[in-house]
Amino acid sequence: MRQAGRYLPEFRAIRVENDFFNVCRTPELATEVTLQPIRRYPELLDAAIIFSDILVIPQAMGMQVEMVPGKGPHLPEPLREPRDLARLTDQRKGFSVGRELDYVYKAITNTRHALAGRVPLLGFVGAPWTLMAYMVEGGGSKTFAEAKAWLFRCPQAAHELLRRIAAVAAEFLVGQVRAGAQALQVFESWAGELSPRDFAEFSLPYLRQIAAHVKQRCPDVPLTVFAKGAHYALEQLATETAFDVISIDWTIDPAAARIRVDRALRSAGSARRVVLQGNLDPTLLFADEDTLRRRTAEMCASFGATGHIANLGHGMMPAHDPERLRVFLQTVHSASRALR
Ligand code: 1CP
Repeated sequence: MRQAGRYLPEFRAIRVENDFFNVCRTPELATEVTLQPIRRYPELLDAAIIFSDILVIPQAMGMQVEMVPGKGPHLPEPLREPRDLARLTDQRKGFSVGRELDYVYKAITNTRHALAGRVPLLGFVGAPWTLMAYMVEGGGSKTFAEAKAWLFRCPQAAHELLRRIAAVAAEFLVGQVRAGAQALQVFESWAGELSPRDFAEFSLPYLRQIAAHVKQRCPDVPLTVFAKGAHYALEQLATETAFDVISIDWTIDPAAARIRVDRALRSAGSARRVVLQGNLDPTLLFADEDTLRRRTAEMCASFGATGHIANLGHGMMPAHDPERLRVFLQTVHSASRALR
């Protein structure tokens, strides 16, 4: 449930007093907000995700990132041309992912202890293309014109940047496992801005690089990829990367996704098992309870009984009613009992 805290009054109360990144950097606060949904929905949530943000990587690489209340991330000095890459600190002598992001590791370890085995703890990173988009745009964007123009105008510099982000992200994921994360997720939130051809050139190789690095060092840690909007790449994600779980958004029918993934694995002669995750349209939480129950049960049935991780196709929205989330969670449990 990405950016989940925003719909909870208990999260907002903490944010009134604390800057966003201050919460990330203070293990006690990060643990507290990670636990809030677990406390509010005991027995209903099957995992917690560490409180942090995908933009801690650009920060670690030397960029300033502010979280503007009500607006989202703002990077006041974006990368505008290839020579700006020299401002990034990841290739300077003495740079260490562990030192820069140690506060995330501390938050993870602290949260693992506080969870005391109730549910597993997920770590995460943003994927290279999505992070590059923020680093070049200076924040969120409707068109990603600046970032995409960079891909097409200076592909070599783009590849250098993507490769460097991927190296930091992969090392950061391994560090999160050492700190106590029990499963990992990679968010390629703006994959859908790319054409299939450009996804294959500018996103997929770096997702592959990250998955290979992590799987080599932590083979038993489940690894999930969420390439939002990139259902055209389902087959490639299943057969050409080492991700265990593919998360899909609500623009693809779960049953169709299952068939495509299984068919791709079969024709590649692969014995790999790929789990699907997703994919209810989060705005269904604004529907009346009966509609929400019906549509959630339909979603579970569409994934089938083959091992499915239920979540929302994107994440929680600030205007969501926490009680509607409870209805969603209860319905997932009853629907999956019925499927079994
Ligand atoms: O729910 C949680 O608290 C878990 C921690 C978490 C995660 C996994 C946060 C906290 N953010 C994220 C991921 C994240 N951050 C993504 C991937 C989302 C996905 O694809 O599902 C993205 C794109 C971001 C960047 C970001 N951070 C945005 C999006 C802005 C845009 O460009 O549209 C925003 C609004 C944030 C702020 C943020 N991150 C997290 C929270 C709780 C918040 C709200 C901050 C606040 O106002 O207090």
